[in-house]
Amino acid sequence: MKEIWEKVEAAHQIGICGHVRPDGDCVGTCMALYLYVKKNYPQKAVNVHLEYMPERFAYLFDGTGYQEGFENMPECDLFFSLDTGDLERLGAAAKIVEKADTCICIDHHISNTGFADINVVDPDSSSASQVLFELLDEKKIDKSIATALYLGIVQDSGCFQYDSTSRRTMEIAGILMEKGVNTSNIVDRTMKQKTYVQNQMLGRVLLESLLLLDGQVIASRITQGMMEFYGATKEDLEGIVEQLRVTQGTEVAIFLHEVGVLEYKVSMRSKEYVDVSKIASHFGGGGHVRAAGCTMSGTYHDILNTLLEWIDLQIKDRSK
Ligand SMILES: [Mn+2]
Repeated sequence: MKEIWEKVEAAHQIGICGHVRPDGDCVGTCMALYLYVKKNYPQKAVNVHLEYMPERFAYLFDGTGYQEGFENMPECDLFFSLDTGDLERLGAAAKIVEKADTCICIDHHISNTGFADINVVDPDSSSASQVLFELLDEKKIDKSIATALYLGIVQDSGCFQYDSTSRRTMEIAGILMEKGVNTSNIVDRTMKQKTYVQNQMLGRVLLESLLLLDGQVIASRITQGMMEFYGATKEDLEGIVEQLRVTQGTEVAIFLHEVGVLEYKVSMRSKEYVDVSKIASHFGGGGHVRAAGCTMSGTYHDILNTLLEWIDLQIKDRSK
């Protein structure tokens, strides 16, 4: 921990990056470290580059001086790689790492390859933001730094819902809250808020959903025609399968998104006993036990019938 701040003291040009397709934890960790170094080491040249700033997080960081894109990133002697398990995930920023004297990695991915000179990786941590918090001097954290850390923690812990949430995660959240973070606003605007189009798509999917296998499965779909009608992009479909999943009494939720002629992207979620990753991998996809996906060909009803057979087998196996 001390070593990291000695490196910062000795550095002239400090660069901070996270992984490509940045999520809330990536943005939060990068921005927190950037604001912390700027505030507490004002004589140092530091910049943070994100591949891009996702729109729903941008309002939190107006005027802080972050840069979008890796192309015009200057060379630096000290490079921080945050929330990133391997060099490949740094995208175009990887070439800056090669030229830096020291690379420090702060991460929580169990798959982390240990590619940096100094690796601070805690796979039991809810988020990279939590790992970073443990390296900072609590007294030197102001409201803007706390806000960035809080964003990372709520986003990667599913708002304190996933198994990675520990007593310590909650304690840190409390400390950040006392720094003045507007916690309810962050959850509202970065997690719950939907655009009008997103709500329309969600409504349509719920209206047309089917309960199958005696109510143990709920399924629905979006066609290319519907996407065009609402002017929707695939980002507008985020969260739909989760809404299907919370339907009372169901074990599995299936959501099909038509991506070509007789071709669907399949998303599946389960609650307690069906292993959807087993089914998805059979069809060339993958994922986790409770959340998985694949691409399948056929009509909506043919694909559903095929998936139902697989699900039914698992349900029957269980009752044996
Ligand atoms: Mn993360």
